[in-house]
Amino acid sequence: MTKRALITGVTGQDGSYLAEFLMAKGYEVHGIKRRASLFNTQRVDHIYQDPHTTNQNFVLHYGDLTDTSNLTRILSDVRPDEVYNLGAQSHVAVSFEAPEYTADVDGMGTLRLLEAIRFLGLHKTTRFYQASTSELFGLVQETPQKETTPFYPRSPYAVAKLYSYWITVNYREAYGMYACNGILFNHESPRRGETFVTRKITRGLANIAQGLEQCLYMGNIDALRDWGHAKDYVRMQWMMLQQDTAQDFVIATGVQYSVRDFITWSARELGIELEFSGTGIDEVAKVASVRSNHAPAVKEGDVIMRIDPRYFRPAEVETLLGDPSKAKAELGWTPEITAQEMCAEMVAEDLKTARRHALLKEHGYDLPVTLENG
Ligand code: NDP
Ligand code: GDR
Repeated sequence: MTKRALITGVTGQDGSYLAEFLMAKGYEVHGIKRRASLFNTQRVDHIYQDPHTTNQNFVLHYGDLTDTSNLTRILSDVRPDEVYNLGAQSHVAVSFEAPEYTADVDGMGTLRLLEAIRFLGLHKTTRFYQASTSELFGLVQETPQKETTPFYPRSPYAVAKLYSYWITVNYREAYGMYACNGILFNHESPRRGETFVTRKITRGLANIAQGLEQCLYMGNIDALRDWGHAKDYVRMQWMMLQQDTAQDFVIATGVQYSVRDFITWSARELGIELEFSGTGIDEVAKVASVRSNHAPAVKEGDVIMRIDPRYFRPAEVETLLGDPSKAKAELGWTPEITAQEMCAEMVAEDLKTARRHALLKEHGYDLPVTLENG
């Protein structure tokens, strides 16, 4: 029997990798996409199937986590074996600007899905994955963080996700649902949203290298994170739903780096050696040397990174480091891609795009580069 999966957030970074992963395993994959005034399916266009010509095993449904009747109808039509709830307003800084919306989507949205599953009588058969987060640990109470570490959320995003964490546990305990939380630490890829710190750095520096931007403006570059690759992490999301009993797992690499480290590696991938000087909001990164043809627009002495306090958060999560021992011991999961390898892949992809833009510009086709930051 072909298994059927429903993914909320299928147009996002994880949703797109998970859809590919499940299709390769023979699943029929259904995804919920939001209606937008511009196309928002770039990350899944390569697996999109024309409904007029094929027997589809990848189907998109219009929907939104704020719309109960819509979620109920989709679940009733699809009757999935597995639901992956990846949809969210997932930007921590934005959650301070849109706290109520974030609570509605990231907190109430999970309840709506779980309740629709129960209401339709699917709770004994449909397995449920909740995209929980290391942001739950926030102001960390113990290092490294594991499944038993107390939570201390530090943003409207994290507080909304805390509700989702507990409502998932509650539906497991109250209704015997196979429902589990993956407490995932930061994971990135070339498909990472452009306003998350890693992608902002790789894309910004590639653009600077090609003369499309002048300077990268950053927030707290002392922040420490445990970064993995999204491909490794979606594999784990699936593994969590294939066990005999539902459990919650921390997914992390167990290695921590600073945002400053990530800037240094990204620049190095472009052949640029940086020198950091100054402190606090006066810190800058200056080009110490350039030793490749990836960065024709950059010369020694250029200041290509400055601090802009607008990217500081009202309450910051300074440090996160995960302990994935339980996932390793019980599921045999280990991450295969290191943070440095991931950084190299991201820079290579962003450099390709920047080169295309620079070439078009050189020939008079000046495509605007979106400078939207975050
Ligand atoms: P993205 O921001 O890339 O994707 C989020 C997805 O949610 C997009 O498809 C987005 O649609 C969709 N979405 C946003 N609002 C709604 C809504 N109201 N109704 C339905 N769908 C909506 O996130 P990631 O792929 O990086 O993360 C996936 C999940 O994992 C998220 O829940 C995130 O909070 C969580 N998480 C992520 C981590 C990470 O490091 N990446 C770590 C831990 C947890 P659209 O494309 O239209 O914007
Ligand atoms: P995070 O990811 O908040 O950890 O949430 P992000 O990449 O946005 O920030 C990581 C750290 O970098 C610091 N930082 C900056 N961040 C951004 N976005 N832009 C900047 O200019 C900048 N300068 C420094 C931040 O302050 C922070 O400390 C991500 C999201 O994917 C969540 O959905 C997920 O739950 C967590 O990871 C785990």
